[in-house]
Amino acid sequence: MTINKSKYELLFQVDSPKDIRDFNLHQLKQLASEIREYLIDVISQTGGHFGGGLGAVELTIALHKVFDTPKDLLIWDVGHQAYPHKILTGRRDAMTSIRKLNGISGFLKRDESKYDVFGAGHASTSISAAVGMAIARDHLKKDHKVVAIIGDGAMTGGMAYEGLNNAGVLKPNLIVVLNDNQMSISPNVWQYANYFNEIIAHPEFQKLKGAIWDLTGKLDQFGDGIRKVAVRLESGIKSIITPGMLFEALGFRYFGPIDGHNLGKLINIFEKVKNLKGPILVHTITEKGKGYKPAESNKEKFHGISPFDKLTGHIIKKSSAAPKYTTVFGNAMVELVSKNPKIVGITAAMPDGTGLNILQKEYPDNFYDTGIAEQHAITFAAGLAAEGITPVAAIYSTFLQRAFDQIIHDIALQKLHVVLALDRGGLVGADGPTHHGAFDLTYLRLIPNIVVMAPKDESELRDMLYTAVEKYHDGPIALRYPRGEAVGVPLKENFEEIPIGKGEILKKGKDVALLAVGKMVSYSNEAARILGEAGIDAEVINMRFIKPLDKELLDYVASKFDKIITLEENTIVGGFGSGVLEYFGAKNYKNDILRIGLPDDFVEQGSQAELHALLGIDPVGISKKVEVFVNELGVKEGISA
Ligand SMILES: Cc1ncc(C[n+]2csc(CCOP(=O)(O)OP(=O)(O)O)c2C)c(N)n1
Repeated sequence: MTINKSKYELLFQVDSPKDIRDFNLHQLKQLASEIREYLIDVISQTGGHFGGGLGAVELTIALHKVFDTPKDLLIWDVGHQAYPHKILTGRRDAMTSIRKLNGISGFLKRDESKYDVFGAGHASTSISAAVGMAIARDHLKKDHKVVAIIGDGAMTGGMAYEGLNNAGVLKPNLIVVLNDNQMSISPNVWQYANYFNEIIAHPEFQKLKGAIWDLTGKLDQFGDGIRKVAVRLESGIKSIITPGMLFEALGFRYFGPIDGHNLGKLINIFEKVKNLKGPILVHTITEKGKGYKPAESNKEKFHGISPFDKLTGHIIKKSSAAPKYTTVFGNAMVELVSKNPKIVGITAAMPDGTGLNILQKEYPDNFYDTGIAEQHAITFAAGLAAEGITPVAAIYSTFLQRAFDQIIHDIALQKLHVVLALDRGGLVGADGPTHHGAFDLTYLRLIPNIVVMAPKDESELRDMLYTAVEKYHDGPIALRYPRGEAVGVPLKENFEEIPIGKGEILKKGKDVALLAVGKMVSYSNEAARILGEAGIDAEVINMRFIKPLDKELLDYVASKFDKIITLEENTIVGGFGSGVLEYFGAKNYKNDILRIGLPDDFVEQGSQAELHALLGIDPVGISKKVEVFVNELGVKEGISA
């Protein structure tokens, strides 16, 4: 990677936040522009999350300047806006390895740095964590500050309000910085923002802002001497008009809105609030992508980006033969809705990521974005289903973990027909352990009356989606598919129903059976070819359904083969292979079974191909495991991952 260090005057003198604490405002401003330049230099070559970090440069500098980090605790929400924080906290040079195998994480990680005081990746956790850390501080009679930094997107998550509410009740000394750039990944769906903007634009507010708000010290200046009077005035006007009303009602003192790119003002406000008692909310307004024109004008594209040409902002494209699963899903939704207007698509703040943006464009009335609110999205879907709509909730596997109880309590128990489309099932690659879809087959399979299926390719994905929406099923019906490019098979003109609970034999063999689901089917085909060269004739079966299992097919396999291998891109614990074992156990079948899947551990980051190879679950790795199993081990119920 080429980084021209000589053009940076200050950045390479900063190895920890201590190094900036004596900088004057002029130097801090220069540092801000150097951090931006560096982010553009590095991320244009590595790819990664980009717009959020560009928008948070001044905020990050001001926080590390004013607070005594790492003694004072900065708790970042989600983490992708924390790249400037990484740069300032000793990871400047390591930024070139961000999101790569053995490199630094794209999110916060406690074991990566003492400045990452709380891990992140999933949204809306920072306030709850901060409340816990502030209460722990008080319990242990320590005296440091606790600061949570949360975006307006993450503020759409219900957990943020649970945290605010609890802070309002417990009243620890705690600062929440709301970094409001009016964007989630896509334009934010935060009703409060509308209310807030209305108030800010209101002529009465503008008058009051001059007359009273400055006086109370709530805006740019502080007048401590007149605070007592001001507080009375403040509560008098609070009922009339105030942008922070929501937070005030929850027990916070609200300061803002502050220009989040004005370093002087940010430092000033943090200096003033850092010793105040009780929960404080500082509301900063920032611009996502700030300082890099292409990112300012296309905020969605530059939220997270692959390597790009920094002069033009154009992505450096790798050509690919196959479409993405996500795109095939989005297009299939449009076709299905065109035939059945009772079908609707639901996303929790990921219209582009799930492909539902295609539906949004074609059928806006059949599309809903709930914000980062997976739990609500699922119960919202249940409500729709209860009244005769067929909802398809498209949520990444990792984020659906949030809505486990809603699937059980609101959908399955009430036998409601809700389709769950789990994108990014399996290893996702560079986002790493917070984002791998490693657990869904397990957490779904245990739910009574659910159907769980995984397509072997994009054509089967279409048929499974069709089956899921059109075949009425008393309960949730889930389909999970991987991140990234599909197999590249031709797509049929029409949809075909897939009989529930029926697998298919793809290749007959006589030595050993490979029972695979999802992505592992194409890998098994390839592994069987490699095994053939080694003289092992493997039968390949696409099981399609994790629940209900195809019992007839399992009986056949049990009677034909001594050695059977199950393959899934899911934790080895409690997934598809476990289901097969349970069935064999119940039937008292004595075959030797080897389960291949993800380890009972958190898998680190790296490209999908690197991780598959490392774990031995790519075709070569699979064929090696099978060969050992067939020729030597013969272990009953062997586990491999
Ligand atoms: C529970 C959960 N759902 C969805 C996501 C995907 N996601 C990552 S960032 C993001 C938007 C966050 O917006 P905001 O908090 O405003 O931060 P910004 O990028 O604007 O700085 C979303 C939806 C997530 N990380 N966690």
